[in-house]
Amino acid sequence: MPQITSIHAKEILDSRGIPTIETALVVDGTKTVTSSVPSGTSTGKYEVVELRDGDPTRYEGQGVLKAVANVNDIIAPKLIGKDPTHQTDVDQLMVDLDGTQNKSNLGANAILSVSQAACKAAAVSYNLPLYAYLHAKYQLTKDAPLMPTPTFNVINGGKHGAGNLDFQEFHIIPSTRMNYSQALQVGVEIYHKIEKVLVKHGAIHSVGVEGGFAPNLYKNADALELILEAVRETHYKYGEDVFLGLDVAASNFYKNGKYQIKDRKDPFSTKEFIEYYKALNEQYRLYTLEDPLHEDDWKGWSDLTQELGGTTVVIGDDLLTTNKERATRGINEKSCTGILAKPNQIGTVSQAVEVITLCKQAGWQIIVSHRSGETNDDFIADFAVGVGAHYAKFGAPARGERVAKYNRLLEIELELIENSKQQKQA
Ligand code: 2PG
Ligand code: MG
Repeated sequence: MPQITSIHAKEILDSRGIPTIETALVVDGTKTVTSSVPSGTSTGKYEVVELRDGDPTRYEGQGVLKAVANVNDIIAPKLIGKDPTHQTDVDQLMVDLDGTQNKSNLGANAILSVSQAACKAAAVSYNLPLYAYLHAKYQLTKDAPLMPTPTFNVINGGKHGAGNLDFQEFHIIPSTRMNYSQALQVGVEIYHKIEKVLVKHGAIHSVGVEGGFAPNLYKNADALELILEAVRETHYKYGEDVFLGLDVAASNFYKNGKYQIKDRKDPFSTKEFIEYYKALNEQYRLYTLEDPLHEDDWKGWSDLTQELGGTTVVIGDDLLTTNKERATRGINEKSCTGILAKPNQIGTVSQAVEVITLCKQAGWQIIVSHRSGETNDDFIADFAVGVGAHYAKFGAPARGERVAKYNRLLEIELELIENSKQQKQA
């Protein structure tokens, strides 16, 4: 039985220059793995608590030295000698040690850094790549592991962008018919064309936190037009090779019970906003629509899904926060047809897998996602393949911390091709 020999956490920076936590875990005295946790900019109200120091003399209160100390002084002594392959036990032990519903005592960032490190250590002890270990352990796809379709966030607005758009993310999604490396190429080529189109129009083409462009435009819908213009400059066909998606992150512009966006002077009621989406969908055939409504607007979500869920993947992110109770409610009330799964919204690997399993059983689409604050840790890429996600959302196909994940998927794809060749020969 493999055993955890030591655990040591430290403070590092994420892609936004904000502190986060990285944990090194040694298994059987010789093998070391490290894992770091991402962090959101537009976090959902029901996410577990990311512990920050609140000390104004360091990083404007954003330091994570308390979370680091919680790993080193409280979690580590309890986990030394434990078997990292027993993920649920490892995670449950930390949940119990924390003792709160929202992990506010030890910090979900502290707990997840150890949970992910234990998961990597388990894979190492079995001598398996992480994705293959997760696939074998949880068996969420039949037969061989499958590659997810990447969904690229090419224009950043809302809290993520430097420009003036209300919607947070404008996505291009290559056809699911393509293999991963083809899909990546499509994403990259269109991404570069978007820059050219922005330059042509004299629009600002700086980038937002996830590497997508962050222009100033008149309306949110103009961003979709820009993307289509870029697609037309390639040989790819919109509606055949590539599709459009949105992460509206609507909680961020919901005020006094209404939705206020630049496309219209008067704010929208839920009913009117659903009509707006219907019109938008008629024009652009949205393939995915994430967080179209506020995180507490359950009735609105069911109504919207009834209207659009037949053709568009309606994705709950802030609505569900990878939380079992909320996902169960979403399934019962037919609030969406897909879940954005982020381990750091719930704080342990096993709880995230539990929610994904539940949503898969309900027939939902699974979109495994990064956060806007990332590190170069590519855990989430292996996780996406390991749990059989249909889609992987890792930002724009640019910037080191984003391409670390897309590149890891390239590696995994090559390995899977090699494995299937060998199986055919045998
Ligand atoms: C989202 C995420 C990732 P953040 O809303 O889907 O793109 O953003 O990490 O800021 O919550
Ligand atoms: Mg989102």
